[in-house]
Formats: sequence, structure tokens, C-alpha cells
Amino acid sequence: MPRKVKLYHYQLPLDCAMILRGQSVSVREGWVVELHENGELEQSTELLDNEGLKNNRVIRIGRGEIAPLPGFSIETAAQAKQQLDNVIRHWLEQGTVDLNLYCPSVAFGFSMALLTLENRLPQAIDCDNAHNDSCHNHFASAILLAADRRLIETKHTQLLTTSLCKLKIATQPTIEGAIHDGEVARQLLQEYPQLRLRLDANQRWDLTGALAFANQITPELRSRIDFIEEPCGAVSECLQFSHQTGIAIAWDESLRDAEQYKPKQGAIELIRAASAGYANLDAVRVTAIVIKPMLTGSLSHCRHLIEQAHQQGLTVVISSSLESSFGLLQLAHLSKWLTPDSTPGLDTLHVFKQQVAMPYPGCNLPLLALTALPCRTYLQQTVHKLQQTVNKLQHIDNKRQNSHNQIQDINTKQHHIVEAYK
Ligand code: OSB
Ligand code: MG
Repeated sequence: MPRKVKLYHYQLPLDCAMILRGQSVSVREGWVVELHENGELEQSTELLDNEGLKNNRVIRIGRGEIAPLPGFSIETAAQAKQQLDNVIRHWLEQGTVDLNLYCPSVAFGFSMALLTLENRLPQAIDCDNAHNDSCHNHFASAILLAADRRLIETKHTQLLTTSLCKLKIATQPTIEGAIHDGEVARQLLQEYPQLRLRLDANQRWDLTGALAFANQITPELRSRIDFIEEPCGAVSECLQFSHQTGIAIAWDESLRDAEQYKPKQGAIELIRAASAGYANLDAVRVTAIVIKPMLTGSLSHCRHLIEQAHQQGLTVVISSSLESSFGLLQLAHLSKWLTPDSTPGLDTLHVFKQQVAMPYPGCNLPLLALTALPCRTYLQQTVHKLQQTVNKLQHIDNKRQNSHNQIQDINTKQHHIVEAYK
């Protein structure tokens, strides 16, 4: 059963440069891995247009995206690429891989490729018409807002009918910045009475800053804040913040920090502690976790965390790590499948100028086909070697045929000479 892999490389210029944890990023780099394998003839199998059916065999394909995010991923793009080469070679030779051995982006992207190869990603949302409204609803994501009044004004019409959005706060980690962001959050809640907010401070405040923010928001308005992600730099400060303000908090970075500190246990311990409560601090509410699969690891690892969180009664939000439209679409399907009651955080396509491989419903950016990307093909070594041997044999056979012809030539000439002397 020969296998083959294609690896597409993208480098997408961003609409404008972004500062990610102090790193300026103007080009988003990533890969789409495409696994090919011969399979049984099956109705639902995705077929390749011309190559799909060869000698009555079906070639199944599966795809996943690998895009470590600068400033957030523990691996660099170069490290991910090297691991990708390794995992691809291993899969070609063995047909199986142990994804625990690889960095999060490679483990996640490859696991999605394996999942779709097996046709096991439920496409609950069948969407032929990207502009169909009901379809668009299925892809609902929390609208992403920066705490900037002018930018928020441009979304006024959308905000009138939206029930949930995510406000990024703490871009200026000063007390003045915190007060400013608190005012913006308060105005949003006052102006749009149907709106609930998720807030995200990305660990940028200390407790004083976070409290200065909360002070701008009255207790009635606070009840429409679903949670604030990572208000402070330290877990203990986040807990203090919730204790003192009654505002619920959600873990995102802290889950990965805990995992780094205590592999295979740290994240689970933080999740379990959320519902067990904190003995010395009453009224602390940790109500949600955010999972960014690209930063977390294989699908089975993500699923394990999701199950644990659900068991503790926590909300799980699947969230973007600035994937291309292709990766975001897979995340939308994953969210519909694994966290059906929770709106994912996937409103990040606006940072791009193009989409890749698959258009995201409701997004009008031009589409870059996979075939337009630089691509490397990997073949199974055994097949490759066999092919080389066949080539060599053919070469020898050609030579034998040549010698045979020459001998025949000589024989013919000899015959002529003998005839001439008769
Ligand atoms: O801070 O959660 C973040 C995207 C890339 C890197 C970091 C973050 C994000 C998002 C994604 O905010 C959007 C979302 O979660 O709604
Ligand atoms: Mg965040």
C-alpha cells in the first residue's frame, strides 16, 4: 500500500504588521501537509480529480495545517519544518506515528491530516454557499474587537445584533491603559444591552492594573462579562482578581505554562483546581478554558483536555492561533464537533490579504489554491528504491539489447564477407 506526501509551504503577507508578544510579524508562515494512501473504494472518500481513481484503486487524502505562531509557540518555524520532515518520513515508512514525540504545531497538524485521511472529521456544517446566511450562522465566532473606540464604531451595525464579542484589553499595560480599557468595556455594555463580553488581557496586567480596569464597570454590568482571560501575569493574581471583583476568569496561556512546568499533568491539575475551588479564597470563579490546538498538541491531547474541562463543568473555547482559512475551517468543524455548546474564537482572518486552499464562509478575501504554493513531494523509500532498481534493470536490459544487435550486425557482416569469398 504505497503512501505519498505533499507538503505545501505558505508565506502570507499580513494586512498590517502585528506585534505578537513583542515580536513584529508581517508575514505568516506555515505548511499544509497532504497525506496520500491507497484505500478501499468507499462512497464518502474524497477523490482527487484526475489521479483519484487509478486501476480501480482509490487514493485517499488527508490534510492538516502546521503554523507555529511567533511569540506564542514554543517551537520556531525552522524547528517545526525539521520535525515535519521527520514525521513525514516516519509515516511513509511505517504507516503510523507517535505524535507525542513532536512539537505542538506538528503534532496537531499531522493529527488533523491523519483524521481527515480516515474521513473522521465530522463536517456537521455542510456549506456550499459561502454567503448563505444560515450557513454563516453555523460558523459563528465571537467577533474580535480591539479596545479602540474608532475601530469599534466601524462595527456598530454588526454590534447591534450580535450577542457575544471578544474584547482585547491591556495592550497598554499601564494603570491609565487599564482605566481606558475599562471605560471602553463599560461603554460597549451600556450601548449594546444584548451584548455579552469575553475579555482577554493576555497576562499583561498586575493585580493593581486589573482592579483599575474592573473599577470602571459596575456590578450589574459585570454580570454580562462571561469571563476575562488571563487578567494578570501570575495565576495567584488572577485568582485574587476574581475573588475581589466577582468577575469570572478563564485560563489560556496558564494551561500551557503549567504543561511546560509539569509535562502531562500541569494543565490537567489547573483544570481540576478550577472546579475544586480555592480553599483560602472564596467566590473565585474559573469558568472556562481556551484551547488553541496549534499551540497545544495532537488532537487526542486536545480532546483529553476538553473532556477533563467538560467533566469539571467548564466551558471550552476553541480558539485561533492565526491559522490560514484552511486551518480555521478545520477548527470550526472541530469546535462544532467537540465543543458544540460554545462559540469558538476564530475571528482572525481579517489580518490576512488572502485565503488558502479553502474559502472560509462569509470571507471575501481572494483565494490562493494549494497548487499555487511551492510544494515538495515525499515518496516512500521502498517504492523509491524499487523504482531505482527497475530503472537499473531497464538500463542493463537496454545494454543487453544493444549488444545483441551489435552481435547480429557482426554476424550479418561476417555472412556477407563469407558470401563474397565464395
Ligand atoms: O490572545 O487569545 C489570544 C490569536 C492569536 C494569538 C493570541 C490570541 C489570539 C486570539 C484569537 O485572540 C481569537 C479569539 O480567541 O477569539
Ligand atoms: Mg489570549
